[in-house]
Amino acid sequence: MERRGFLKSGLGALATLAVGETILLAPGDAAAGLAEPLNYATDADGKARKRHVDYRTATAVKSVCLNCSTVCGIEGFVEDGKVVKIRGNPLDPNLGSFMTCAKGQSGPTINTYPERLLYPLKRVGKRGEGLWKRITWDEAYDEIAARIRKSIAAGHPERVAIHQGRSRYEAEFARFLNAVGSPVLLNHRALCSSNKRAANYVSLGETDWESIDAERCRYFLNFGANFYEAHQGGLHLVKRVVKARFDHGAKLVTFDVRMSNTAGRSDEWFQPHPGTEGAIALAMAHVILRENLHDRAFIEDFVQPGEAQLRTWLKDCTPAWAQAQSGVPAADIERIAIEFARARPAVAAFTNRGTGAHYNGFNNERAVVMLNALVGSVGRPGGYCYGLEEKLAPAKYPAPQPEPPKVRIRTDLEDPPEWPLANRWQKMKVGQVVYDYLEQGRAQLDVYLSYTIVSPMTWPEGRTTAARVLADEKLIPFHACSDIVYSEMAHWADLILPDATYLERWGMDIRNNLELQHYVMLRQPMTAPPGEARSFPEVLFDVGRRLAPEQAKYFAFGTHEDFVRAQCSKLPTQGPDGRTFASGFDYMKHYGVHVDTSQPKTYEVYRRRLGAEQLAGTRVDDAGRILKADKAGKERAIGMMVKGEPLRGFATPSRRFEILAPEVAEVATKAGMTDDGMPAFHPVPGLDRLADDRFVLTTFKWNVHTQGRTASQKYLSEIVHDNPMWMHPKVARRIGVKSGDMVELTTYRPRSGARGDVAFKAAPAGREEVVGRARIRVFVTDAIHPKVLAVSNSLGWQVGGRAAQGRAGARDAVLDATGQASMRKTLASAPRVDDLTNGVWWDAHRGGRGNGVNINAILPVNPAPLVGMQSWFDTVCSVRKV
Ligand SMILES: Nc1nc2c(c(=O)[nH]1)N[C@H]1C(S)=C(S)[C@@H](COP(=O)(O)OP(=O)(O)OC[C@H]3O[C@@H](n4cnc5c(=O)[nH]c(N)nc54)[C@H](O)[C@@H]3O)O[C@H]1N2
Ligand SMILES: Nc1nc2c(c(=O)[nH]1)N[C@H]1C(S)=C(S)[C@@H](COP(=O)(O)OP(=O)(O)OC[C@H]3O[C@@H](n4cnc5c(=O)[nH]c(N)nc54)[C@H](O)[C@@H]3O)O[C@H]1N2
Ligand code: SF4
Ligand SMILES: [Mo]
Repeated sequence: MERRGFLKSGLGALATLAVGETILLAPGDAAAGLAEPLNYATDADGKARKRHVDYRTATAVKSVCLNCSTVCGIEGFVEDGKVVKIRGNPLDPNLGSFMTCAKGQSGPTINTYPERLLYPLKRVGKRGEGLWKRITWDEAYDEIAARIRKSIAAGHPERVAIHQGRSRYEAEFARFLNAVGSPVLLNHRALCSSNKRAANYVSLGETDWESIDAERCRYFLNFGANFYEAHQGGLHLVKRVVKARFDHGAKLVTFDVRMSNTAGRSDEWFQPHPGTEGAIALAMAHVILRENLHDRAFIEDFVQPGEAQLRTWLKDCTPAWAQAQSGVPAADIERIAIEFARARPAVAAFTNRGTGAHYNGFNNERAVVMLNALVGSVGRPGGYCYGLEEKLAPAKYPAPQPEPPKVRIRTDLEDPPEWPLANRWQKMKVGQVVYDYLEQGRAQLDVYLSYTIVSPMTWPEGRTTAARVLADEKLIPFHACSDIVYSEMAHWADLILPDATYLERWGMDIRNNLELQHYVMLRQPMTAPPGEARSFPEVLFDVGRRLAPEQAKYFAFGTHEDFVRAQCSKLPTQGPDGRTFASGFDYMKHYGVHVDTSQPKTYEVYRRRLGAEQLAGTRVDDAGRILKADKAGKERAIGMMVKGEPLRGFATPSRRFEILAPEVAEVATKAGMTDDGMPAFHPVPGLDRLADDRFVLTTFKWNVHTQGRTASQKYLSEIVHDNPMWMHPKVARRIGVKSGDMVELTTYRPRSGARGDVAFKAAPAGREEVVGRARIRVFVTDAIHPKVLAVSNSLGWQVGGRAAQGRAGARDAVLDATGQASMRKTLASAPRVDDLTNGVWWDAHRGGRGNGVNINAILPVNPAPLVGMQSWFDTVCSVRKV
């Protein structure tokens, strides 16, 4: 207590903190710092007046939005050093307009958020105590560099790790880690979408993501994608789906356990029992073949296995069988399958996390993708298409030279052996087991660098397992966290590295293009970051220069801007409107986007004929089907013979679209599982026979929030800051509650299987292991499956400043999870200096209800077999009135 005499306290004091001064930042604290709201300007007389932006004189800067993973091309208008308005960049072929979503509009509010991190901070108390000292960047760099040097000297460079969430800096981070000699670049893919990606890779061979030719599509069969409000590319997809529906009456059918905005706007909405999409898709396949509505020629030429084998395999997958699994009426399954197949080939069956985030998600995803092959819509105009060059290939986007060699060692932490398909096609990893592995001693770390990740909030067992390990200095001896606000990740760090926001930094960005041509975008700073905030790649490069000469030489090229300039060096200098530029970099700074129109759209790439050059040195396999060539000392399939013609085919081992994937069977057999290589349906253990008083707890995303990154954006939190649990009236009657009442929710751990054990068995009701309990208010609605309870994510921050915390934090919904002491503190009243104190949504007299609940502490770590994706939507729970 004595020390507090000269301590500063609260986020608001950050702005005036001098080097060497100490500050107390504790969860629950929130106070205003900077005075000026975005839409006000201070006049000479010191008074704040509403700003009127003149777009003709404001500086316009092209860049890329990153308020979600859709990464739209944008243009920002800058006045008096502030970004005052964002609009879309119509040159972005995906976006193609000035429009953005609400999240895109709100981006600038984070730049001027009063509670931004401004200076590097070093922990002075115990970890998690919240005592910080302002230090200089030099001190921060020296400390990080010294620690890394020590790991290298001890012969353990692999004990240096970067753990990233939604990052766009693969090339920069790989360079840093390669220089250090560590392969441990951890990510969040298994929390997000690895089952979907793996399913696309198995089926198509060369891409993890489909690009539906939506504008020309006539029938959308949507299994668990909420692209009207979320989806990695949602804005791009929804725009085209809406157009197709208006222009030519395309039909949209959605399967979701809840009436999402997409379900509500669909022509038909079905509520399957959780995790049963695979059964529905197999039954649809059965009907399509039975009715002879399939594309016989496409299957014969391009699909493995052939029609006869498919018919035999699908014989028992009748609509009646699928109804028993899913609860969706057999007659509807039959009718939809026939409608879909009759509209071929301009049709698309697709998925997202509703199908993928399950224990059986990999096969369910594959079963849905298969429907496109049966009706021959793969790669066809209006169909299930895909692009070819959707990564920043070094050959096209070269990094500055010299480059460090690629690290060849593997470690369990980034390549856990229990999930042999996690890193098979790309390094998707199994992020949610990282903390387990550290705790179990299966892996060791010296230096943990975290970036745009807030695992205590976004991971399963977040405030329990993740926070427990983050707090333990033996398991994580040193943690430097790059963030823009004082997040729950920063709270558990030893060094806080204040970052530039996505509107204040450089970067190259790329994603799949629904126009089916290669394109690339440039992110450039619209304004300088506040205080001493500094972009994380810049920080890594600076640290790199402080390592030994053999590492430092890889960072001699200069700044992150120089890095990006090199990446642009092979881009054209003449623009689409005829203007010429001194360099590719200048071209990108002007347009923000480059679309490579020199190549045709990627329709039916599998039909492309191989030329003499590609055929040189190839041989045909014994069956006369597959063309093989030596590549880097290994024989690989490079094409296929179809009716005497050498064609490209798919990039799978058989060069066909693989419904039957022998490679998967082989890997699964090695892992001790029975698997015939087909996308068979196995119900999620424990969900198929739910007791009357057991339900499935699911989570979902909001249109105006993105996971753990938007809570501090005041306009968005003003719109959505509360997340009561959706409950069907039948359940509400059963336990005697109405909307607004509080309930206690209890979640149960799947008995085994959760941590890599493939023999997953559910415990009988009443004898389950409790993961945790939460108190939460209910919202009674018949817009949800009667066996499902749903809570949104993105809310319930205990730190992050007033917009995130709703001033006092979650007042009426206190998590009572598993022994972890509550981090909440009473909030001292905040000084009234900016618009976050005037008439805001959390005020009780306005009916304010705090800022919602974070449910992740009571969701168990539960990676699916083979791929390791987190089975988010499989948590068995019970509920009672309190
Ligand atoms: N219950 C539940 N949990 C989920 C999901 C779910 O459906 N249900 N979805 C999962 C999915 S799909 C994903 S992808 C993960 C994502 O979860 P994470 O990988 O944790 O990613 P984000 O939520 O994007 O990261 C948020 C953190 O990044 C910080 N941040 C924001 N902008 C910047 C910046 O410019 N620089 C830096 N350095 N930091 C920044 C924020 O302050 C915050 O601390 O969450 C998963 N969690
Ligand atoms: N506005 C917004 N946009 C975002 C994000 C965001 O947080 N907010 N996050 C971005 C990221 S990282 C991702 S990964 C994507 C995710 O995009 P989506 O996958 O489209 O969205 P989710 O909310 O994760 O899950 C989709 C739906 O699955 C449903 N669902 C749950 N269980 C089942 C089931 O058993 N069967 C079926 N059929 N449906 C089920 C949920 O009700 C939910 O509506 O969105 C990206 N875009
Ligand atoms: S969809 Fe995502 S990337 Fe596009 S404007 Fe909205 S928040 Fe930004
Ligand atoms: Mo995600």
